[in-house]
Amino acid sequence: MGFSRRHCSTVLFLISGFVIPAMVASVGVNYGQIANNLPSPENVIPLVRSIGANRVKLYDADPKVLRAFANTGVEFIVGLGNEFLSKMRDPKSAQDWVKTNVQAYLPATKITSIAVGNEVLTFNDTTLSGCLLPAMQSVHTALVTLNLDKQVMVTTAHSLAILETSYPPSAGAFRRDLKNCITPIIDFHVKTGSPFLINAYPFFAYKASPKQVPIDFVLFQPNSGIVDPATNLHYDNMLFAQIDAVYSALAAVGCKKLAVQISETGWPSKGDEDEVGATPENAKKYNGNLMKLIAQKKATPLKPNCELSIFVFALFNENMKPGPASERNYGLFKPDGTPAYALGISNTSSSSNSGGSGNSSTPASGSGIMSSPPTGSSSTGYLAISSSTERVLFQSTWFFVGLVGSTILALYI
Ligand SMILES: *[C@@H]1O[C@H](CO)[C@@H](O)[C@H](O)[C@H]1NC(C)=O
Ligand SMILES: *[C@@H]1O[C@H](CO)[C@@H](O)[C@H](O)[C@H]1NC(C)=O
Ligand SMILES: CC(=O)N[C@H]1CO[C@H](CO)[C@@H](O)[C@@H]1O
Repeated sequence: MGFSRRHCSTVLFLISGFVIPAMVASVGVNYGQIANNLPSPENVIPLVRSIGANRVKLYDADPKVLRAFANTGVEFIVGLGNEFLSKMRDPKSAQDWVKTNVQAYLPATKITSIAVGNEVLTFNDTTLSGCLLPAMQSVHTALVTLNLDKQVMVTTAHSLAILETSYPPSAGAFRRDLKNCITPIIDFHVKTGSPFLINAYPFFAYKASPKQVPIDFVLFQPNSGIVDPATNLHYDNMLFAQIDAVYSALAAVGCKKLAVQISETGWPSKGDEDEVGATPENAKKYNGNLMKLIAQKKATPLKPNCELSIFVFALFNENMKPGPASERNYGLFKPDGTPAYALGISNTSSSSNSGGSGNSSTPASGSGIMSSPPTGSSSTGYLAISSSTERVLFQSTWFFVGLVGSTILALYI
């Protein structure tokens, strides 16, 4: 829920340089754990904060993570794996699952959504696909029974490959063979007020045709862009074109109201020989530029008034993921907690301490942030912010400190 109905009163504190007069939208990050070398969840909290993320998406409902993030204000989407879908058709199983994996952590851990299944429809497994809507309905009914449906939403994340056509954006259309399956799911979203989630990777388009796809267009770099001939709308990046293609596909089946959110997007910093474009430089551009767009509250050309809601994939490089090398190298962080590459938005470090009244009593701990994991509210200890600002920040449920260009912003939501 949270994100679609979020109302942020945002206060910007000038710490150094000038203030960018924009509300800062929230960044989300996917916390995948297909690895055997990741830091403990307690040590992940400062990493999440250091990128200004206030929303985390899990692929399960890992108790260790949900417990560690209690009282941090971070909002969670928990995942209900594809392997549980058929069982969830049974109302009692759904209720047990919700009690154990959601209710048990509320309200200390802010679970706002349950993603039922991941990319279910593009497995082309009709038995599994047939379980998706019934599972979503059972889980929603369980939430209603437990009186949690006002605070926890039910959704599912689709691959962009549910589209048959995605270019130009105005021609966006669902795969014909999936329409009968998607339409009732859309009705479910409309009825329950939950968003439509898409995993979208311009990297795949680039990797498939590096000669045809201009790299600057996929990396949010300055470029001349494209104009959609049907709408005359101008697109200067592929992700926005993909999002609007989903809006067009929804409109084509008669749904104009549903919010589209990006449950995964990202860029790998490494790949196999044949995975053109998987480099730290490109990953830095993609994710750094993306996070700047989010901070600037940019919206897509077709939906200029809809706030973008995006979850970056992913927090960590995951060494046990199968598939091409890129799959194991989407992380913003290495398992030791150091950045996989300089993102260009980061924790405030040493340099800035002007503007605020007072002094930084708590210098940044630099690259070794994993060596001294902050605890509780002292987790702000690695942020070089003035003590007066810190006091205000402590009163807020969450805060964001990021470096946008050369300007350091601290704000609370
Ligand atoms: C699923 O079916 C579509 C359409 O028939 C096809 O394009 C796609 O490659 C298939 N995907 C998988 C994973 O088999
Ligand atoms: C800031 O800290 C420095 C070093 O501790 C000190 O010399 C200076 O007086 C302090 N400034 C303010 C405004 O408190
Ligand atoms: C997580 C992160 O980006 N940490 C950085 C914080 O700032 C110090 C100093 O610039 C860097 O060394 C860390 O890598």
